[in-house]
Amino acid sequence: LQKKIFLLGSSGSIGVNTLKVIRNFENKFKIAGLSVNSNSELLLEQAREFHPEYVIVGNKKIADEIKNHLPIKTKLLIGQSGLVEAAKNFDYDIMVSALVGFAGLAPTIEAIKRNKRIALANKETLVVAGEIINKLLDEYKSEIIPVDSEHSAIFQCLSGEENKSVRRIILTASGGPFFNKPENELKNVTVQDALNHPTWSMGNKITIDSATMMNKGLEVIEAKWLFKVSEKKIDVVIHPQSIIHSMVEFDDCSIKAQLSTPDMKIPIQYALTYPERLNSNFVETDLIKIGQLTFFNPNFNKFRCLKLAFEVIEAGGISPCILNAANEIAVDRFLKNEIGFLQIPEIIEKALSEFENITSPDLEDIFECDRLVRIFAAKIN
Ligand code: MN3
Repeated sequence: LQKKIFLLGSSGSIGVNTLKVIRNFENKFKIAGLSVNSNSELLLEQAREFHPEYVIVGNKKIADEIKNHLPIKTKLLIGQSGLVEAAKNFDYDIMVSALVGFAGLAPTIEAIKRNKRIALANKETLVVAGEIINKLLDEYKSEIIPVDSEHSAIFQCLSGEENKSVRRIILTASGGPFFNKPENELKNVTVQDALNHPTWSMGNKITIDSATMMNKGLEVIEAKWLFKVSEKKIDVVIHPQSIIHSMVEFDDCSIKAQLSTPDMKIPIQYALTYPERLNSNFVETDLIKIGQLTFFNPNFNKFRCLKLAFEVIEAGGISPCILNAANEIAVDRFLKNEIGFLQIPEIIEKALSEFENITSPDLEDIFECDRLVRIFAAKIN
């Protein structure tokens, strides 16, 4: 029996790679639904190939453009409400949540309530609402299998282990394009410089997050909730080759690592097929060619976003939501050349001091906080 996949964010890097995995296992998986924000051309191409039962696009204008070009039986929905409606009521077995940013939260919650497997690539969902998501997962007995390469690695290292014997989680980071750049040169880096990632090819938002190292900060928060460990047990280590995707050290001093040539199709496939491992040949990992694996400490002064992320984990409450919303807006403004690279952490800091923390926020608080911080971060300099 084929498993039906609802792929949110099908035109992005994770989305496109998910479809490559599905093409490789056509007898195992079938696309039930696809969503894009604005890339209607790619969506039409994908819809003609995979014949989804439903698609969701970002707004009405795009819906009007494509409605006469979709396969006849494909339903067309619009916007955040369309995503939620499909997640809530339409047919699928696995949700692949590869949306960018806060938008991933609401549909993911609907999938949890229906006891669907969630292959989660959208880290912001856990960043802003980790505590609530964990409660819902317990309540509805649902499971999240991480797609983020680091978290897939940790998940694999923890397989067959007991949570209480974890001494620390070692999250690896490539270091991004500015790992070797002197701190005083960061002020003037351009959007092009920041988009030039050394090891991974990804969307713009996450690539800028890698350049500021906010991506790693978000991943620490994501790991805390996914694996239910204190942030004090999570270390970040720079590993420029990106061959070790992350590690877990146990109480007996033993460390497990998961390695491969970097390719997102590997963690995507694992999240879809877990606990099975299916035969595929997306990459070769030639350790002789790789030659050496190196490790460095992260520089928290140079990469203030990483430091801010650790600070908001400690503060808890709604502060990760403040950090995330301010970051999404600041990154967007940097991409539009409205602000400089070092203004990204500045805007986040200003938002964190402007908005008061709320302990144990509910979902309503989180949606409201996200909305207000966005308005604030869009205006200040
Ligand atoms: Mn990652």
